[in-house]
Formats: sequence, C-alpha cells, structure tokens
Amino acid sequence: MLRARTSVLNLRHPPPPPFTRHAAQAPHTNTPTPPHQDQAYWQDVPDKRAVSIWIALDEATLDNGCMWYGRGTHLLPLRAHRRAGSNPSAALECDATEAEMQAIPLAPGSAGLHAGRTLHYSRGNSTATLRRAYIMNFRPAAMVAEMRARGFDHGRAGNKTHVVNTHGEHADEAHTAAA
Ligand SMILES: O=C(O)CCC(=O)C(=O)O
Repeated sequence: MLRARTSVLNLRHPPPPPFTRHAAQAPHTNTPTPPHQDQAYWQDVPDKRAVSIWIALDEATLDNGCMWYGRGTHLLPLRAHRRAGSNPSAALECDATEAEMQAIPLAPGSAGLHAGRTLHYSRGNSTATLRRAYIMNFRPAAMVAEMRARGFDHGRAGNKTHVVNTHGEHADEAHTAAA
C-alpha cells in the first residue's frame, strides 16, 4: 500500500475518470489470484504511473481471499512475469511467496491502495460466501491514450473479460471504461 502521490491524483489537474471493475471470488473456488505487479500488463508503455483502490464489498478475510501486499515493492524493479496457464488470457504471475507479503483483511467499505509495481496476490476463497471487491484504477490520461493507440480498448467493445489461471477459471471481471 502507499500514500497517493500527487503526481497521479493531482487535484489541480484532475486525472481522467478511473477504470472500474468488480472482482469476485466465488464460494469454494479456492482459486488464488497469482502474485503479480499490475505494471507487468503494460510494461512497454513509457508512463507507468497508476494507483488502484481496492474496496471490500464483503468482509475480506484470509479464508475468503483478502489481498496481500508486498511492502515497499512499488519502489523495486518489475519482476519477470509469465502467463499462469496456457490460455492467452491467463493472468500474469511472478515468483513470490507469502513471506514477502502482508495479508490485509478488510471490513466491508474499507479499502487498500496499491501502485503499478506493488506486488500483490490473494488466496482463493474456501468459504461458503462470496468475496466481492470494487476496484478503481487511476492512470494518467497520456498513458490511457497511448494504450488506446495500441488498440487496447479498456473494455469498450464488450465489458467483460475472464481471467484464467492454472487452477481453473477465475471469477468474471466486469470492466467499465469510464473515460
Ligand atoms: O481481487 C482480487 O482477488 C485481485 C485483484 C487484483 O489483483 C488487482 O486489483 O490487481
């Protein structure tokens, strides 16, 4: 987690509206979100500033897949990432252990913030109830424009993607391009 940097959330020059998505860990899926740094998804874009606000809609616990964050990793280099499975839309993952990260259980309505290079992960949901989160991702307008120029439509063509990992299909993730 980190303090929001004024260069990203600059109130005198408001950033573009955030990209938002709903991330659900379904009951008894036991499907971890593999350890990764979000920047791995856009590593060839020059402007890499980004901050995500992960808001718990349900109580997030160790057993239902609360987030784990690597303290200080937002200041360290990007690790090597690979697809967590043969599917081309499989989630990216890197080598990391829980010992490098800290679990952050959250009450509903509480939030964690992470930067593009913050190492993060969540265990699967082994409970009988849903673990839902609402995620807002802020990036500079120039970065969004650059990615759109490369054909990345931020969900405009259809607002649903599936993220798949080695353990099976992750919960649907609905993306809303607010910009
Ligand atoms: O909600 C989760 O389990 C993972 C979310 C995540 O990895 C992200 O917001 O980048």
